[in-house]
Amino acid sequence: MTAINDVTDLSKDGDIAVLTLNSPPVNALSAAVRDGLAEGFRQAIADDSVKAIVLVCEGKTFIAGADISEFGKAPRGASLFDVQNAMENSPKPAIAAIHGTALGGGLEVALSCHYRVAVPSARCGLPEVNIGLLPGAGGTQRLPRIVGVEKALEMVTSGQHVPAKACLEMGLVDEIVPEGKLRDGAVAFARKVVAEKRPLKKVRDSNEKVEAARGKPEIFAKFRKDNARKFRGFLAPEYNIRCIEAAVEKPFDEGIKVERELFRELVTGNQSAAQRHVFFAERSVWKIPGIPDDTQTIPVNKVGIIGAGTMGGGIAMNFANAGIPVTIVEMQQEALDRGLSVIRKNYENTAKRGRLTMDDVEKRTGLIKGSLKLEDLADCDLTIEAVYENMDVKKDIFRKLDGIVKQGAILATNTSALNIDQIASVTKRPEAVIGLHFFSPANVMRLLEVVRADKTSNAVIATSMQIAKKIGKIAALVGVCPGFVGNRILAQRQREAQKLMFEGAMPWDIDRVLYDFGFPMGPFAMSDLAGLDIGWIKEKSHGATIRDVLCEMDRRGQKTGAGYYDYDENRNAKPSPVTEKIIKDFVTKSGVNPRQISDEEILERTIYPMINEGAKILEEGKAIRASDIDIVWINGYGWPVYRGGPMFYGDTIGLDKVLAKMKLWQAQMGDAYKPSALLERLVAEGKRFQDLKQGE
Ligand code: 3H9
Repeated sequence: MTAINDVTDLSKDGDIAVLTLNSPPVNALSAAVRDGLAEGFRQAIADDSVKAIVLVCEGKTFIAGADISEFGKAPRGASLFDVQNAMENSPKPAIAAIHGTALGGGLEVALSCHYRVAVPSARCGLPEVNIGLLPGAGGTQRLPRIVGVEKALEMVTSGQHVPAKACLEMGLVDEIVPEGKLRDGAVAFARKVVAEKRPLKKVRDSNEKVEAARGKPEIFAKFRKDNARKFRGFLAPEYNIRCIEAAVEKPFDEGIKVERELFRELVTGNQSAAQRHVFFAERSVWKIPGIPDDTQTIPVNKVGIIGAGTMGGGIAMNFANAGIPVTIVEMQQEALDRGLSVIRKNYENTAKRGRLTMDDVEKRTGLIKGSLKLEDLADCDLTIEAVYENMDVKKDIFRKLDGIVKQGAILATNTSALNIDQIASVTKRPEAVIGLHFFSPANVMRLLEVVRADKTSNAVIATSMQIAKKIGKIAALVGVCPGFVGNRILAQRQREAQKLMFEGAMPWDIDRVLYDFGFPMGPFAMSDLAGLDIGWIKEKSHGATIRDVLCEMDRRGQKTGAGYYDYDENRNAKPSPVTEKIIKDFVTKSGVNPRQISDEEILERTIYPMINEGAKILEEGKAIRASDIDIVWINGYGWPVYRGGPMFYGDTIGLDKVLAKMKLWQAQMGDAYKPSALLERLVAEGKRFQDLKQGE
């Protein structure tokens, strides 16, 4: 075996050269890997005794793509295109041997080989779109030449990882070799290729499938139309589509030029920078300073939930989905029955849509038991209280649980607002108490705020993060403060939306600006959807607020056909003259002169105070890092991923701009706009949130 460099070895198995990459964790195409590939192929081609070349990887995966951390830095090492040309033009058959995942640039390298073999558990995909990019190493030109245009469009715009068997059926892989025997299987395949004198298949030369779609723009028009909602706001899907169009309409080398140009545009743009930031943020959110990865955790084999309402039921489904038995406790049989039947109905609906079998429905509902006695939670490893927000009720439950549940278990609360230190203080084991703040619908929403209280132990935190991963959530560890991280920032936006309405903006103006920014809906449409009467008490309502007046008129949101908006029978919203009049009357009564408010001002007024609040959260140590706040807002509140989260957005537009506006508004409207000290410091030092070091 010859070491080509630190990450590449070249060896021979008879007359077959085996080039092995070993660059943990995922064999990404770093400069060293590209250099190793270039030199390895050069040597293997130059060696007259070599008849074919197998490319294989050590570790858990084949090449998982370009090294994302290299984007935006000065280029180093061999060019990927030169490496691919060397492979494709090799006079000896080149065979990629795939295990784990061949993704992005990894699959593009494999597509530059003449043949591909894979083990059954391998998967292939072009997931660049998920980081705001397109496959920039020939993937958009080669993929449709193998799998056809429709399939290629689907793959590049979804980023899906396709299992080996499906790859074989599509022709993306030429042979499946036995699991665990990749190297030998690939060498045997190479020998077969040599013995049978199979041709040096260059994907770039097979034009049949792209020609079949030539002159049929309707394929692309339909694809764009069918996916318009999904792609709204994102640049990368459209750019990917344009590249596939180029593959159809242009010769290979011309198509490559289009691909390169569009890749360059995306990789230097804000959207991809934001999506790459999110890629790394999603991975760093699990790392907790002071709690090493090997912290002893508590095995969670049985979960107890107190409350069979919407939250309790949704939370229970998460655990049942992961195969963990759950007991739900309610006070009344009727409420328990209702809760359990909602869970069953949810599962059955999923089965109707074909995403679960009836067998799964039975298995999962079978894991969820109901009970009327807290005592039945005695042997649970984790209990989650999910009753309504009332401190006395919660304290009472925790006092009781403390006397019932076995020692060593975790006692969690799903509160979204109450002080968890106070809840913990009624137990004799505050170290076991933590917040697990699920978002509604709890079985769907990906975010979990894990709220550490003053005395929560490291084992309880580590277990909570681990269990979050197990049930498919993305968890951010936050501290106790009003609203924690997500709702605390939301309160800023809500306040500004209401204030703007009193200054002259209509709900639909504000909603439109935030929708165009990329949110799925604005705050008023959201209120209409949720129901304006949440927390509204009819008997106590005397027209004191716009909401009161709307509710008193039975305009309680979508469910009554009217709220801030009017709704038709298909629930399409229309600006309402009734609401407009109510607002105008309020404004007149308050003595304010309504003014024309620009879209720019609406955006700044709703978004900048959120960024400022995020800075205060960081300053107080209630979130570990700015990117954790981004994760909360992207996964819990629909912040558009292509804007990277509020903190990343602040960095993108410039923190000096945010600070200047906060100062201006503070002078005009008071201390609700007081800039955070951290924001002031970062601007003074010319830094961004991203530049903050841990603990700074
Ligand atoms: C591309 O290829 C562009 C080309 O078309 C054009 C070029 C001209 N780079 O996810 P994990 C790190 S774009 C750098 O926890 P898993 C990751 O940050 C790329 N680092 O493991 C983490 O680090 P840490 C297209 C990367 O087993 C560690 O590896 N490819 C990269 O759950 C482990 O990752 C993609 O978009 C990378 N490409 O999942 C694929 N990938 O330990 C992106 C990972 O310090 N990768 N890291 O936190 C993935 O989807 C998953 O990582 C994978 C493994 C499925 C491979």
